[in-house]
Amino acid sequence: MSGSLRREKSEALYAAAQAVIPGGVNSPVRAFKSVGGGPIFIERGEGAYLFDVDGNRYLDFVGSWGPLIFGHAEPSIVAAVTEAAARGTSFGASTEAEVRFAEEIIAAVPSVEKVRLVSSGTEATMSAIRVARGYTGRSKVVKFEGCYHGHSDALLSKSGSGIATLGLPDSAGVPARVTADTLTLPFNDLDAVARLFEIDGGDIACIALEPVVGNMGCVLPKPGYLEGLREITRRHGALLLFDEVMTGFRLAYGGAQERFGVLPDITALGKIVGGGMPLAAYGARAEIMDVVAPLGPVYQAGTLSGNPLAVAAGRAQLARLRAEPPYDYLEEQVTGLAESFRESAATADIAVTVNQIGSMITVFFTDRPVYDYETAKTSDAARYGRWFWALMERGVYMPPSQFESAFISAAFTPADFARAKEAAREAFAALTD
Ligand code: KE4
Repeated sequence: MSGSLRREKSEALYAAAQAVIPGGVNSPVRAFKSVGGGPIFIERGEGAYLFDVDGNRYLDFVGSWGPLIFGHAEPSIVAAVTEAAARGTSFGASTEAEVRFAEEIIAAVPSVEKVRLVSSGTEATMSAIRVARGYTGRSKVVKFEGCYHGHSDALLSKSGSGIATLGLPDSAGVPARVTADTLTLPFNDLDAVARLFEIDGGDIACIALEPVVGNMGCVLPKPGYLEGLREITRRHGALLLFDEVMTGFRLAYGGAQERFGVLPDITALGKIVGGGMPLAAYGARAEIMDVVAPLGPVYQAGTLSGNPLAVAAGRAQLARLRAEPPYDYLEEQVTGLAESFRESAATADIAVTVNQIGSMITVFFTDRPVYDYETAKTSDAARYGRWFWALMERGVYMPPSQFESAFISAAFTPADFARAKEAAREAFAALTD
């Protein structure tokens, strides 16, 4: 827990918040439970930086958990939302912008021919699962321990993110019969998938996964893993669902499926696609998406789906990604940052495993390679928490959980990366236990 940070206003707001909001937060991971000390309350964001209500400035490694690939208050996004708002905030009717946006998403994501806009990643994955079940006529869904796909009942089992952080193997309020058709396997174990499909293959509607996991911390697929899942699902007539809510437009403009060259049947998108506004999407080949109402029998709806402000924000962000692709810059800078973290931890004689791909990175406090949930859990989360606060005192805001990926924005300048390296070096050196 921090010593030198001014926190009076955040602490007062947290006390007030707890009286009126469960846990004082509108999403569990924001409570800082796994790092202790109580949450910071944000006053504003600007580029690569966050400013809290006590006047502290932080280099932001969370980026609102992924949406802000160009940082906070990105001028073209702010202008687009402001201009759209002046024409009305919601119509509950179709607009040209939604059509153009759908065309832009389809042009970007290799496997998608039709797309439906929704308001959250949870809605996107929940709807994608329903489509997979409706299209195949099968009920079972395979997911992987440590992967998190939002809080829809069927997917809230042995998840990552807040569940992993809070150590909740499953959520209360989800009847066992609802998750009875959700089969959970270890991530990165292709033999386990093959064995399950030999037994249950005819009943499995889809495999759902984060192609690169962010929700147990950053965990990469082993070589051949995604290709193997593609082959097994194809052989058994099951669909492959890539939850690209984090990786979409982050690991490449076409997401993980472009970067790894493995095309899923259904894709869930969120975060970056919404430009920081409440917008997500799911898409697939036309023959799959055509099962969705009003065209087909699978029902899915939403008052604010395709909201004009959110569409304006998403279109502005994707336009900038096309005009100024940040991927090479981020790959080079964040790869260097990962190497610097490894070196400064070693200098401090601290065992860490640093997993990184593109602008996603996690420092696991373990001496083990981290390739699934079991190995992620060998990390010393308490020591991560002490490193977290040592960084906070040095003006760097890392995810407030060992089991979350960091997301770095193109708003980071080379000087910001240098500042982060120095802060991490000092923070490792300050870890006396
Ligand atoms: P939302 O419903 O939170 O928009 O998206 C759910 C979701 C789905 N799929 C993936 C791969 C995700 O990472 C998420 C949400 N991610 C978390 C961060 N681990 C959001 C932060 C939070 O829960 O407050």
